[in-house]
Amino acid sequence: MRQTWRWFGPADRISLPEIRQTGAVGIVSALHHVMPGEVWSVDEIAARREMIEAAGLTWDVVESLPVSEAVKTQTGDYRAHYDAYRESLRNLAEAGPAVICYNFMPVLDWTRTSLRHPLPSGGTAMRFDLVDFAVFDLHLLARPGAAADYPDDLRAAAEERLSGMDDNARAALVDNIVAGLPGANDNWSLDEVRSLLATYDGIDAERLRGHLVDFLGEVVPEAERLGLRLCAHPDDPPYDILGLPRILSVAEDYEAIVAAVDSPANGVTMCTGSLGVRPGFDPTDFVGRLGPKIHFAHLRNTRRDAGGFDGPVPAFEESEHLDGDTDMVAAIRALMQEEARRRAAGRSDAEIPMRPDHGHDLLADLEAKAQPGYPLIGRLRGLAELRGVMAGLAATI
Ligand code: DNO
Repeated sequence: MRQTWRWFGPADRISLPEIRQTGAVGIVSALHHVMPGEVWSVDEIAARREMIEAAGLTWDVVESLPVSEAVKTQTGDYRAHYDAYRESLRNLAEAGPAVICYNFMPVLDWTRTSLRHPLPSGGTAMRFDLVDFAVFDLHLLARPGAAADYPDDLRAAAEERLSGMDDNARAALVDNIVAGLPGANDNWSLDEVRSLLATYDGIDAERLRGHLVDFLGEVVPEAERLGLRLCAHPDDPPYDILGLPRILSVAEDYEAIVAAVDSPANGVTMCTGSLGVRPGFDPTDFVGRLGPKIHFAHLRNTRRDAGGFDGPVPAFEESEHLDGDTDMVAAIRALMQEEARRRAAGRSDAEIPMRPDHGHDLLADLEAKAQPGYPLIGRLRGLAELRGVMAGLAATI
């Protein structure tokens, strides 16, 4: 697998020369300052690529070319946004990488309730705690109708937790959920979240899936013509939240969308961290079903809390890359076997780019205040462990 590293661009607190020292050879990057629905210009794409290549690295994946809320809800300017997306794809084909990641999560991209939860070893990890999320949804966002989404015992626990939180703790929870995470185009205020939620009135999972298929019908033929490979990132967490449908949470969801628009350009980002939050996730089965369509892999692990409430989303913590609910060795083996099948079939995209997704804040990361989830040393450790697994498996594939 091609070892890559996510770099948020010149504003990233981690530099390209530092990334080079991790042993990663490729970069995953995006023009985060260009808003969803706007065009990525050739000049900006070329400038980003030059920066990356000047550091002795290659730009392998765009993550993400974001899909606007207008496209997801099919409101406002959404048709103009299809045109803009196609134009960005043409510009990427001219000056950027061939693999383009996106997601189709309504309103909020990836979501955590705690960004720096202390670990017994001294580092910190990201967490999603359903009680905290219910505090946010029921009391801070105060979403109409939210109570119906949570069982009685969970609502009671949320009320109790809320009573122990001062204003700072409440503000921090809101920030973590709606404004705290890097790489997501969803730095909303609470009022913006409320009005965005209203735009999903009447949009259930089936309708949202229809909008995704319409979007793919509009952009995949152009991507295929240009030799690009789109790859949808799974929902994180992989459950409905805030009363909104999420439609890319399990392997069957992916099977439906790759079948709906059949093209080598319509593919999948296999994120073991997002998918692995569901107890049924089996990485070998996932690769067995979708292998030829996997254009990009995020390798990361999570551990569900034994004591979590029964609710829409269980509590989970981001664990060490090799030590969580997902069998990472099996995941890597399955992906390497898929690469071998592609090589045998003569596919030019046999090598699948992977990145060590997220990492604990460790050692100097704690002082460096890296972007949540994206510290230097924590990810360096993850990459080194994953690389060791790949080296160990190579002779057995
Ligand atoms: C979190 C990331 C997500 C991902 C987007 C893809 O760390 O995996 O922000 O980049 O959802 O569109």
